[in-house]
Amino acid sequence: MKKIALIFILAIITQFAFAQFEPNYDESKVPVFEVPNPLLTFKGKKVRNIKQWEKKRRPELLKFFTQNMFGEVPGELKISSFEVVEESNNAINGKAKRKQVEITFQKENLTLDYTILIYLPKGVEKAPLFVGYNFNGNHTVANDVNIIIPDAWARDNESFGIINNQLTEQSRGVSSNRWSIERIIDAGYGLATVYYGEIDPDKDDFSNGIHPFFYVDNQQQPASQEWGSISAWTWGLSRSMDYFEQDSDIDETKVIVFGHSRLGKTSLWAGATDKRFAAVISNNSGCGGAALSKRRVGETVWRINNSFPHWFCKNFKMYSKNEERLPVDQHELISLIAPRPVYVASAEDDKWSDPRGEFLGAFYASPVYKLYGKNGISSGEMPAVNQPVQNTVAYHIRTGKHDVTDFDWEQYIKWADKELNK
Ligand code: GTR
Repeated sequence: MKKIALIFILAIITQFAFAQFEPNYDESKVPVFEVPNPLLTFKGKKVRNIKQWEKKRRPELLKFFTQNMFGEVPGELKISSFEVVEESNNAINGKAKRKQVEITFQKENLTLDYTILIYLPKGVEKAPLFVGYNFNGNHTVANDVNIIIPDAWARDNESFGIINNQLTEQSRGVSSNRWSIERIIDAGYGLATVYYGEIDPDKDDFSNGIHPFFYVDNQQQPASQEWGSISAWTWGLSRSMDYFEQDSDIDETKVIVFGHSRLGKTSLWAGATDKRFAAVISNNSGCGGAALSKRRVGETVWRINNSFPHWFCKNFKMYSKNEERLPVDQHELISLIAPRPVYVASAEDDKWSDPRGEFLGAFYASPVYKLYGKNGISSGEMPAVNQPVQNTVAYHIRTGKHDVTDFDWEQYIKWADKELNK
């Protein structure tokens, strides 16, 4: 009884705090802080060369982000089987091949499967590939009647016809404006996408998705340093990469991992943890993604940990309203991707994601790229709107809202062509 009363009181306090939360958008109110130096170890030793970075500094940063932010993957689980469940030679106005591949995992009495939708340009022997999750089902990314509708849990959304947590026919093609598929195919790239809810439903409930596969004894949820949902989604991207390595139509050395918003946080973590991803794109990833947490502009660590308690590991809650104690910031997450190309993109009206914080994430990661002789972002001045800066570290802020647009894709393709020598 006492416990229930306590939970009830806590819920009321949280509700109250939520109502009180006023995001800061005023630069003059950004706290004064020192940006942690990616080239200085936690013990204060200077990192002078690639060897010191790779042997000492990178591993300690990776360990910090793993144990205190995204959470450890508690074990290994390989793909049990995969099957091409649907295939066509005549997709996207006859320009592309389409494959839908079902990936299955089995362990004891547990089974999980997800479907990768893949479009590949015809006439390209081994295609470079963009891979990224979608928010509302594979069938939303194109007006293509053949795309299989996932049966995994989805958040209700009346305008998308998502009722009783089931995806339906009504949302076919509704997100096609975010996926520029024809442009991607015309440029000679493939596109692979997966509904993220098939790996782990996006809710604060660890009884489903991939997490239970690793529970020991009567474990009900991940331990404090173990994976939250972003880490689980990232794990799924790496398993998709395992599949790409076996598909002779795909150039597995040129797989670019892309993500928007929470899935942009996911693509950054995927790039940091899995070096097989040749390049990384973070589209409007904001707090917990490319934006510096210590700025506390827009969404903050406290706010994200309360609205989405399942995204990060429990240890990350230590830094709610306590960003000054963080020995790292998000530019160091980006620096873990070096020397591989990384693109950070913002939108002018997406204040919640703190565009300036995202820019600074890319800027302060750049010294690590320099160590490898790669060009990052050399000026700390934000570029003008719609004026991309494209080096191995790239950045743009475009007009418009929190979204993925044709402008974004145009930039990503142009940059990928250059960075991956296509
Ligand atoms: C928001 C959240 C952001 C971002 C976004 C999204 O509600 O506060 O961190 O991830 O959702 O994923 O669309």
